[in-house]
Amino acid sequence: MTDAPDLDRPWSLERVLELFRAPLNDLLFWSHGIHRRHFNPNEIQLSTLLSVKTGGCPEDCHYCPQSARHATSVEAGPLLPVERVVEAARQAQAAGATRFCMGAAFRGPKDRDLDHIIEYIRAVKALGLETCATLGLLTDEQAERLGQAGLDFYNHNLDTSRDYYAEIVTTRSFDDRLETLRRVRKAGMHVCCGGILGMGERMEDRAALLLELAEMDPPPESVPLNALVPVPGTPLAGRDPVPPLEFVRTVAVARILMPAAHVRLSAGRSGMSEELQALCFFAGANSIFYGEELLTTPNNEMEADRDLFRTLGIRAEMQPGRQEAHVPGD
Ligand code: SAM
Ligand code: DTB
Ligand code: SF4
Repeated sequence: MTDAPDLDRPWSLERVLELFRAPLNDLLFWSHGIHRRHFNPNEIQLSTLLSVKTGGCPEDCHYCPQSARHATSVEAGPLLPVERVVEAARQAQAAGATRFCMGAAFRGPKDRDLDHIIEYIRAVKALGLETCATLGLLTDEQAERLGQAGLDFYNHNLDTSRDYYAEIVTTRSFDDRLETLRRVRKAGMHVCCGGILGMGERMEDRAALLLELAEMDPPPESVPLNALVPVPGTPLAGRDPVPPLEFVRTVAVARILMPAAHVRLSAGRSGMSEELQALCFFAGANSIFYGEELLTTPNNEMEADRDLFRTLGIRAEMQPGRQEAHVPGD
C-alpha cells in the first residue's frame, strides 16, 4: 500500500492534487477512516428542497435552467404564499427530512422579498425543522436580518474554481460570492457551500474549489457536491458528464480536507446507480437531498431512497436535540 500521507492542514494545491492522483483504494481507505472518526458512517442527513420563487432570474449562470437568458421550459413564478411553504415543509418532515431548504431564483433578494422569506423561516422553524435558504447575494443588513430570524444555514455555492469561474458565470464574480459568505458567517449562520462537477472543468479546478472551501475560516459546515443536471436550453446542456469515479474521488478529497463537514451528494444523484451512491457514502458523503424534486428538476423517488438505505443499513441522522428520526418504514 502507498504510505498514508500527512492528512492535515495546511493544504496546498499540490498536496490536494496528490490526493486526487492517489490509487483509488488508498484514497477511499484514508477518507473513510477520517469519516468514521467524525461521524457515524451509517447515518445520513436528509434535507428537502423547495423552490419558493422559480425562474426569471437575471443572472447568466450557464448551468441554470432558471436564468431568464436561457430558453428552457421553466416558467417564472412569484414568491409562494407562506401556507404553501409550510405545507411542503410539513410533508417533508412527515417523510423524514430534518432540514428544509428554500431556494429562490434571485441575483439577491429585495428587502420586501426578505419580509416574506422571514415569515417562511419562522413558520418552518415552528414545525421543529432546521432551516436553510439560498437566495443569492446578500448585503450585511440582509444577512443580519436572516440571522436574527433564526435561519440555521445559508447555501451559497462557489460552484467551481476561481480560474474556471468566468467560463460559467459572468454576471457576478467569485469575490462577490466570497463576500456574501463572509456576511453570512458574521451574522452567525452556518455556511452551506459547494459546487458543481461536470461543467467541463479539469481535475485542477475540482482540487482548487475544495482547497478554497477548506481554507475558509472556519470551513463550511455543509458542502453540497452537485453533478451537473444538463437541462436543454442551458449553455452547458451538452457537456460530458463527470466520470463516476472522479465524482467519488472528489467526495473522498472533500471528506479529507473538511473532516467535520456534512458532505452532501446533491443534484445529479438520480443519474447515479445504487452502487455509485453507496461508494460515495463510503468515501464520506453523509447527506442527500431527499424529496422527489430539487428546485426545477426531478430527484430520486423517496421510496427508492428508503429502500437503498435499508439495503445499506443506513439510518437517517437525527436532528440535533431530537430523540428519534422519523423515516417512515425505518
Ligand atoms: N439564485 C441563488 C444563487 O444562485 O445563489 C440560489 C439558487 S441556485 C439554483 C443554487 C445552486 O444550485 C447554484 O449555485 C448551483 O450550484 C446549483 N445548480 C443550479 N442549477 C444546477 C444544475 N443544472 N445542475 C447542478 N446544480 C445546479
Ligand atoms: C445546491 O448545491 N444544490 C441545490 C441547492 N444547493 C439549492 C440546487 C440544485 C438545483 C438543480 C437544478 C434544478 O432543480 O433546478
Ligand atoms: Fe439565478 Fe441562482 Fe440560477 Fe444563477 S444559479 S441563474 S443566480 S437562480
